[in-house]
Amino acid sequence: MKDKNVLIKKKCPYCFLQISNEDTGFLLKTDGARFISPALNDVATPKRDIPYVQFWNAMGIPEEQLDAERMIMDNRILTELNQELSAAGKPLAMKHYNPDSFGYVFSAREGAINLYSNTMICPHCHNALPQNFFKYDMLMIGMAGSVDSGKTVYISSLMMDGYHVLQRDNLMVRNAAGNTSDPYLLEMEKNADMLFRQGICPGATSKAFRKPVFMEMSYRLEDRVFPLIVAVYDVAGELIRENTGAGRTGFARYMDGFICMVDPAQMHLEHAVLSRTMPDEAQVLSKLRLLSKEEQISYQMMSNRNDKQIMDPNDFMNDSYHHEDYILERKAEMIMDSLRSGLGEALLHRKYMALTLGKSDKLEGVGEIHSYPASHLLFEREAVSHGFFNMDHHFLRQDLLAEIFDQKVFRLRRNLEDYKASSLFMVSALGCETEVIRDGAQEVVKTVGKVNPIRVEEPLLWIVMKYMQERGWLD
Ligand SMILES: Nc1nc2c(ncn2[C@@H]2O[C@H](COP(=O)(O)OP(=O)(O)OP(=O)(O)O)[C@@H](O)[C@H]2O)c(=O)[nH]1
Ligand SMILES: [Mg+2]
Ligand SMILES: [Zn+2]
Repeated sequence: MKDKNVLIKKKCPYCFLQISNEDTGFLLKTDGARFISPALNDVATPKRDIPYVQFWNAMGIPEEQLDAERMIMDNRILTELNQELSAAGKPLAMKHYNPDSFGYVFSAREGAINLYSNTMICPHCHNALPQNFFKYDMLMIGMAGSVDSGKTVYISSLMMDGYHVLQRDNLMVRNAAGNTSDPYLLEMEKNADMLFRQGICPGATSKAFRKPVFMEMSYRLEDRVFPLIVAVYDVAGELIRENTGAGRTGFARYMDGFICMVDPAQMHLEHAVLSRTMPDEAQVLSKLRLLSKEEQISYQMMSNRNDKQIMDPNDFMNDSYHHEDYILERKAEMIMDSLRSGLGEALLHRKYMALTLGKSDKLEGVGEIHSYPASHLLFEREAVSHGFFNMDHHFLRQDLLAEIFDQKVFRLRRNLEDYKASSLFMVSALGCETEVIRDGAQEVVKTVGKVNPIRVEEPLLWIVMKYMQERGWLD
């Protein structure tokens, strides 16, 4: 079987349509190389990539925010290119099967200049597929959580210092992005770097579907190695609540699991420390207004297209709408309800739920939490060097967290019973307090001291572990 082309079909991690390795196109990078052949020069000239622009417009990202000028090769362009090359008596451009990755690479040669690409793109939406996409299984994890609950900071914290918090003796994690110069990926990497080096938190996420972060994980168990691709989707809180099932956020139905972030601000605590350190209402309201004009328009188009007029365009920037939203969107229970109503029980039965109290550093000094027995386990920082996490402590924390959730957040039973499996976590992506500082005209949130996460990786690794267990990899 060696070197023989194998046809593999999978779902695109962006548009979720079925694609095969034979249908994929390529994203080309030429570094400005020019060719004698006009047909090759045409291919090597960036053009407005219409399927890509249309996909992201529908997802709420306007063209100005996209790398819309791209060089694309697909099966149709390849056929046309080769007709011209062959008419001119030049060597043909080729798609080669790569038995190592079950993918293809593109190459065209003119004299000493080689036009080459191994960045495969989806033939429908033209987004870059992650490395080894056709070779490894992919686990898709959605960040669910209300506005400002810490989803984006969570992902940045995982990515810091080369996925440092996820690395173990027997677990290796690396970036698996197909296009390493993707502007959104670069932005995420910059966010993670700013957080790691300077403690600066990323800004609020716009109301739009974003590209997932792809990582390749290889877990070693004795002499066997289990590789997989993990895609983490960060979506603004409002989107999950507004329409879980359809349109832009239809993504929720394809996820294998969710990390639902609960902000301690939603807890029923009597302690005054919290309310003082919580972002005030005005701050959250101003975040909700961060949409650009284009985002508002495409957002509006999207809701019209779904025949679900979510709100009247005139009300769109109306304060009262945002005011009610503020109350609702701070509640993790709303997110859980939306997931259930959007996906339906049958689908929920196939998903994992890591229900996670985030920003746990804010609870570190709170007496009400310390009155629970063994509460020190909640703030334990010690990381393991082998395996996923400290299982004994993890199980001890389950009962404790169940009690805390029941008493201080919401009744758990009803919210979790429909999932395939669920587990409770309490983590901090920052592990320290924050302060708001002025940076020129901008306000930025900065940590007080160096970022020192509290077991931030556990919810993610728990889903990875369940996924592997389900496949019998850990037996
Ligand atoms: N103390 C503390 N604050 C945190 C932590 N994680 C996030 N925050 C704060 O919460 C704010 C919001 O975090 P984000 O990650 O932007 O929240 P989000 O859920 O992505 O919000 P949207 O994108 O607006 O839906 C940050 O600016 C931080 O101030 C944490 O671990 N500890
Ligand atoms: Mg965000
Ligand atoms: Zn696609």
